[in-house]
Amino acid sequence: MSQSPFIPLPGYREYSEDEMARRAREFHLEMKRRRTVRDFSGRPVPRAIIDDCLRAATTAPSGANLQPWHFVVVGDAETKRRIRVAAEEEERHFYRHRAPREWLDALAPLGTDEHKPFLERAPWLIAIFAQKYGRLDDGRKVKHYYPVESVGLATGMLIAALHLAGLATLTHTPSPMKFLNEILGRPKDAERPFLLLVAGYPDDRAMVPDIGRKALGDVVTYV
Ligand code: IYR
Repeated sequence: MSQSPFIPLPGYREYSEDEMARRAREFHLEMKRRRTVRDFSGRPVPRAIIDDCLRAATTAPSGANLQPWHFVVVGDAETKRRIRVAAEEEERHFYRHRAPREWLDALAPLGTDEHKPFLERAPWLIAIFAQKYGRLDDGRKVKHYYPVESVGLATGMLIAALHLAGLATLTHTPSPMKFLNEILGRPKDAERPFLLLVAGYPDDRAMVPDIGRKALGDVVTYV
């Protein structure tokens, strides 16, 4: 195996401790305003904004730098409609039969149900796929490492980028999601849908559940 050439670390910036503290605090305050939204406006969002957010997402670290992700950005009304129909069918089954009582109880504060109008109304749906393996130009398979973890990292960065750009998102996981491979023409064997990220402006009258986040002391331990 040949090793890549190494170069001096490019682009790193060191800040004074004061500046570091200010930046860390500002970023927290910015991210704290992010809320998962289910009431979207139909207002269009330029594709160039989505492209830049995807560029940010694809800077995420990944197993062996194999970048085991694929993003299908859906803006076409008919494709969004097909996704909504398929997702609502799965969700109907989930809410009526498949979800155990305990799961439904956990979801109750979110007020979710089988109706997913946002899948047609929001300007963009980003279907995110995790690739178990990639293909070389000659068709040979390349095994990917930690694909799910890597795609999770890229997705987190995508959500942050969209939020920083002033857009609202919804991490939607209709389950099962195999229908996304069919509708979007992605290979079934190599790629697993990770989630469907809905992006757009929130509706003027968007409502969100009055829920909070755990305190730092409850989720962090220093040793
Ligand atoms: N996929 C369903 C149920 C659902 C599951 C979880 I975990 C959530 O955090 C929210 C919803 C739905 O989208 O309604």
